[in-house]
Formats: sequence, C-alpha cells, structure tokens
Amino acid sequence: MAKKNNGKVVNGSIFFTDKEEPESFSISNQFAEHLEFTLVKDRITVTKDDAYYALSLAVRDRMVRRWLRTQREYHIKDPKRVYYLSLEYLMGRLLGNALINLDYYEECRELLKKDGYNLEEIKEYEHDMGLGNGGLGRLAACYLDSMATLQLPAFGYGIRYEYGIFAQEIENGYQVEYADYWLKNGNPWDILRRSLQYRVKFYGRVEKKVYPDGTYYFDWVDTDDVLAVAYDVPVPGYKVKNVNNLRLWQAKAVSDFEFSEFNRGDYVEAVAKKNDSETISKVLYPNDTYVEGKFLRLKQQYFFVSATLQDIIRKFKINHDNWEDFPEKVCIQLNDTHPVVAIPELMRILIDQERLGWEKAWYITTRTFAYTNHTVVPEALEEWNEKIFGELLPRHLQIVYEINRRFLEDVKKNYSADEAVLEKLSIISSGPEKRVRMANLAIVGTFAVNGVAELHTHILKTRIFPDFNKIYPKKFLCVTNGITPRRWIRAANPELSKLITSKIGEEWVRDLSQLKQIENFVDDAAFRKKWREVKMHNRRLLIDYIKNENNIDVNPDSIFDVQVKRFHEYKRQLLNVLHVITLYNRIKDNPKIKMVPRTVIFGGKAAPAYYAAKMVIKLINSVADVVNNDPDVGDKLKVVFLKNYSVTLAEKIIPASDLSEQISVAGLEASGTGNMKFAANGALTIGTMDGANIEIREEVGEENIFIFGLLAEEVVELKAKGYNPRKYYESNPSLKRVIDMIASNYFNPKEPGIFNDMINGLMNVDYYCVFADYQSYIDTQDKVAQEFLNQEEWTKKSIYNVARIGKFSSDRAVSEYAKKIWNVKPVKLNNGNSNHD
Ligand code: C3B
Repeated sequence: MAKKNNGKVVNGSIFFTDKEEPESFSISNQFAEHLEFTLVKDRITVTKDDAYYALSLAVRDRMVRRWLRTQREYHIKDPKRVYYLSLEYLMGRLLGNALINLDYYEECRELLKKDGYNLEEIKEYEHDMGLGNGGLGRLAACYLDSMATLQLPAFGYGIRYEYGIFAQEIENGYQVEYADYWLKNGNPWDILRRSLQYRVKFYGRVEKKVYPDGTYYFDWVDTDDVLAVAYDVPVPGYKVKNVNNLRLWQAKAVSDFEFSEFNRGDYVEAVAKKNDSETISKVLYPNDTYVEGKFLRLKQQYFFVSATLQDIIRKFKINHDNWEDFPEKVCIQLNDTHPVVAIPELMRILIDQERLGWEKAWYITTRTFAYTNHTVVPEALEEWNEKIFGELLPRHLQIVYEINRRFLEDVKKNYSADEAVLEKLSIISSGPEKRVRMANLAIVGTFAVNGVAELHTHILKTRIFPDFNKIYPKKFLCVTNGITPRRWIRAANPELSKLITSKIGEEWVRDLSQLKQIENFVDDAAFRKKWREVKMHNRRLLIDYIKNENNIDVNPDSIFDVQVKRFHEYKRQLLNVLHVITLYNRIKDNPKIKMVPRTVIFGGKAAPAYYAAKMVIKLINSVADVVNNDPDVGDKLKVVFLKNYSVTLAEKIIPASDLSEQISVAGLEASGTGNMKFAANGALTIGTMDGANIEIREEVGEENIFIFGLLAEEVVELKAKGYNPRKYYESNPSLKRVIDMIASNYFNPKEPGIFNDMINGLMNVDYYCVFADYQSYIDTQDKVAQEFLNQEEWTKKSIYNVARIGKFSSDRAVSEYAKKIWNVKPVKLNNGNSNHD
C-alpha cells in the first residue's frame, strides 16, 4: 500500500520503480495498447493519424522514466542550473527526432514493419510544432537538443501558443495566411502538469505601505489576475540518459473569477469574460526581426516571465534559504529582449516580496541574467511606450525608472556627463513619447551580453552600443550560433549520414568536428561518385515533391539554387529574382544558348503586415509563371516557390540543394543558421561577407565558397557618401533592362502597376543596396555555373564543406555558453539505477 505523505504518494510497491524499462515494455505492445486503450480504436476504425498518435505515446512512454530520473538527479545533486527563456521554439516534428536520440529508430521501424506499418509514412502525420518565426526560434530548439545531449541541467521555458506560425497559401501569386491550429488533433508530446499553476498579475496600482517600525514597502494591488498552467515537453539528449524539460505556459482564467459580477447575478457575463484572459497564449506574433508594439504582446511577455520566475524561485527554495546563493545556483539566459521584463520582475520579487534592500536585490539580479542579442535591424529593437508599460505593469515601471536613475548617476560620475551620451544610454528615451528601451535595460541588468557571430558582435560593440561597451568592456562577447547535427544531418539526410558513417563511424553525430576525417576521401573517385548519388537521391525526392505541389517538371541535372528563409528586404530575395530575370533575358536573346540549367527554389513566409516583403513573393510567382511557361526556356531554367516553408519542409529541401543563397546586405544578418544547414548537407554557399558566412568561409576555405558584394563597412561608407541607386541603373544596361521589364508589367500584364512601389523604392532609396551589389552577384553566379560544369571539382568542394562544418554544431555553441557565461556543468546519469526518490 502506498502511504500518503504531505499529499505525495510515496513508497508504492509497483509505482515509481527506478528500473529501466521492464522487458515487457516492447514498442509493439505499447503501440497496440495505446491504440486500443488510449484511442479506443480497433483494426477497422484505426486511421494513419491514430497510428502516429499511438506510436508517439509509445515512444514517449520509453522516455518517461529517464525523464523523471533526470529531473530527480538534478534535484538531488542540486547543481547550478540554466534556464533558457524564449518566446519562440520552432521545434518541427518530434517523433523522428526522439527515435534517433533514443537510438531506437531502426529497431522501431523493423518492429512496426512486422505489424504492417511503415514508419516513414506514419511520421508524415505529425503536425509541426511551429511555435516560432524563424532563426531565433529554431536556434532555441537546436539549443534544447544540445543542452540535453551535453547533459546540462538546463530547462527551457516558453508559451504554449494555441496557434503557431500561420500556414501560408499562395493565391494568384500572393501570400495568404491561415491560422495554424496545431493542436486540433491533440498533442501526444506535452503533458499537462495539473497541479502546477501560478497566478500572474496585471494592471492595478501601487500602494506605499508603512511597517510598524516606520520603514515602508510597495504593494501592487487591485490587479487583474490570470493563471499560468504548465505543459511539459520531454527533450531527450542524443544517446544519453538525460531527458530535459521544456515547460510551456498556457493562460487560464482564475477559477474564482469575477465574484462581484457573480453576486450581481451576471453569471453568464462572468463566465464569458473568462475568454479574455485566455487569449494571452492564443497566438504567436508572426513577425521576425520586426516589432509590432502591441499591448497583447507585452502581456504575453510578462505572463511568461512571471510564471517562469515563480517556478524557478520555487525550485530554488526547495534547497536554499539564502538569497545570496541564487546567482550561484541559477543562470537565466534571455533569448533576445522578448523576456527582458524578467529583470524588473526579479527586482520586484526581491524587494517587495522578499524584502531585500535595493543594493542586494540588484546585486543578485545582475549576476543572474545574461542576454543574447539577435539583431541590429533597427525596427526589431523593442521599445515600449511608457504609458502602455505603466498601465499594465505599474510597479515595474517604477522599478525601471529607479534602475535608470541609479545607472545614469553612475555614468555621470564615472564615465560622462555629456547630455547626448546620457540620452543614448538611458533606458527611458526622452522626447514627447517616452519609451522603455528593452535592449538598454538588458545590457544594464545582466552580466553578459552576447552577439551571435563575430561580425555581429563587433557591430554591437562599435556601432550599436559603443558607450555601453566602454562602460562594461568585459560584458560583451561572442558565441557564434550553431545547429544540431541530429536533426539537420542525421535525421534530414539519412543517405548522406550512412555514407559518412560507413567511412568514419558514427561519432560525428555527437562530435561534429569528427567530420574532418572525410577529407581523407576527397581524392577517392568512388567515394565522390557515391557522394553525388546521395545528392541525386535527395534531389529526386524533392523533384517529386515539387511535381506534386507545384506541378512543375524539374531537370534533375540542373543546379538546385535555393533561398529558403523568412522574407525580409534585408535578406534580398529580390536580388535573387533580378538574377533569374537576367538569365531569362539571356535565353530570350538566344534561345539556343548553351547554359548550365538551373532550378531556382524559394520558400519562406512574410509577416502578414509586411507589404514590401509580400510583394517580393508576388514578384517571384509572377516571374515563375512567365519563365516556366515560356517554350524558349525549356528545362534550362525553372523558378519554384514552395509554399508554407517550415522545419519539416526545410528537412526535405536542404539535403537536395547544390547552392545556398545567403545574400543579405552586409551588416544586417546577425548570423544566419540556414547557411550552416546547407553547408552541412554539401551545398556550396553564394553569399555576402555577413553574419556567420564570414566564419563559414574561414572554415571551409575561400576556394569552396562564393563570396560577393560590398563589405559591411563599405555599405556604411557608401551610404555616408550618399548612395544613388539610379546611377547604377543608368550605367548598367543589363540591370536597367531587368528593372524596366518589371516596371513595364512584363510579368504581370493582368495587374498593371502592382510593382510600382517596389521599383520606386529601388530607384530612389534602395535601402538594402540591391543595385550596388547586382553586378558582383551576377558575375559570381556566372562563376558558380562555370564551376558546376566540372562535377568532379564541385563534388570535392561539396565534401570540403561538410568536412569542415564542425564548428557550427550547436554542441560547440552550447558548450561555449556553458563555460563562458553560465558556468554550468554536465550531470551525467550513470547507467545503473538510482536509489534515490
Ligand atoms: C534571427 C537573425 O535574423 C538571424 O541572423 C540569426 O541567425 C537568428 O536570429 C538566430 O540568432 N532573428 C530572428 O529570427 N528573430 C528576431 N527577432 C531577431 C533575430
């Protein structure tokens, strides 16, 4: 019999065993049981989707004991922990990844086969967990995988949005958005923690209250409260026992809602109001590198931060009662400025609830938080109108003011009293509309600020925050981004993985630097042939997909020239289109021209309100219509826009690609991570000296990458001199012809004038220097085509790209964070059974 102890059931005889899975725990049995007992289906009623669901539950079952044990070990050993706070996690599908990390993929496939199921097919029924926009959200997902694999006591925290990133349709060439109700068929991966709920306060006012001894404190009263409920997602490490936790919060109305209205008899009104509070976690804001400044977004941020800090502090208090230990035991990594309201929130808790003095609270706070900056794009820097901020979080606004006052006092004393300098450093902007600058708050309130690539960090230090860098010279550092080899090579490219493993063994999946060894086979012609066969195999899969989706016939021998990422003007999909039209013109001038055939593939979403980016999508589709249906063109050139780009689609596209387009205007792409995924799958990069492209070039060698365009400093100089795009247009006949075609509605005869704004913008401003880089891009593309002709040499370059990509593993990135910033060490779970409970 189990005994009850403080409400917890302990010492059960059949429950809570520490044993590994018992022998009877076969995947087939679990699978069958879930089909029957969880889903209540039989042979006749079972659907493929049921099979996916039941299999996922069976796989999850296999993680449960490790998951519990991991959490228990972290609890018992009580090491310093790291908490990764992110408003976005772009997880993609979880089933295949879990099977690979549990080292159970092949076995599971065979077992299912015996039961008449096809694992590859079942996997297709999983809906992407798309709780993020682009690079930042996917980075968070890669880091979760690495933190678990490195056995770090790490915890992810986020929001369980009911609607993830919208589904993109293309209608008449235009992007149209549909809601992504990803939970419609339920979610086998997350577990509701029924007893884990926190109250989150909003609005209200601040009251000054006096203690009997005359000292005073501030109380935040008359608030409107919401509950945060926890859902946990297991994060299994690769071939280790550790299963870490991703905790996502969902908003729920407080159960004792609206008593006054209840009493007045407005029962229905009161219940209906419930919905309002639950909208907080309804939907992910669909912007990437762009801030909308909406009230609901600030609500989301605080909702998430408040619940998370309550949870972190609860866990801390289980083992500790001295607040000074907090920074020794807890490190909180802020993924961009989105969770930065955590800084005043911790101050509030320490001062108002825990009653520490300001200095002590500040000491603890600034030793707990670290901040990653992910962009220097000005429209992405978060600032909150102080009225909005103060209305929702009155006490926090006071605290921010006080942080700022003390900070500026300090600056005046020790650094500069120059008004202009102070204004730049101030957390609150001056002027008629005062704003809270979240990046400034992040820098002042943390002990480490990191950029995500070398150039990006340099720009942060010298151009964006030079005074902060002088005040805190040791605070700024670089951790170059990385990607997880499990998902992006091992799972996405099984054929390449097999080929690599056949030569160097499997260790590279855990230690990507091992790939270096395949350089030894560069001169082996048979190996190179196999390498090309793998690429061809992947290409054929993509060709089928394109045929199915877009009904376009693609030449398997063409260069697969691919640009997939969010649409943003700075990423310059437009420059790519200008190249396509240039090629088209060459064909039209001479339909018999001998040229290296190309398939130019685009994919990506534009923020729903980002008109200019959406028009680039329309232009691509308009050009595709003309090019793909022109008999002169044949299979020399094809343009393909694949709708609804996602993690899952990326896994199909990237392994099939030859050329990776990383063509942002230099200085604006903080890092890029797609660039790493392509190179890791043997595509060669064409790119500017921007973000991590620079470091990729350093690693793979300049002869194995195609670099073009202005350098970051040259862009600045050009603009300082007064950039005149019209001059480029007038002096370059090929460019002029391309632009004139667009302007004269060549690609859109039925909708004349739709590209006028785009053309005017280019001719008069061209903020992202498309014209300035045009010729250099075209010349470099010609070089690409030339080199592609020599398939043997191309294959060598492809092999070098993969062999030298080791640095860009997220394992390397995460261990740098662990050493340079978090000071967190692995907790290795031994193979034996733990006796603790
Ligand atoms: C992105 C940047 O635009 C990328 O260069 C970078 O590789 C990733 O972050 C990851 O660091 N980013 C984003 O996706 N969303 C933002 N709001 C800011 C940056």
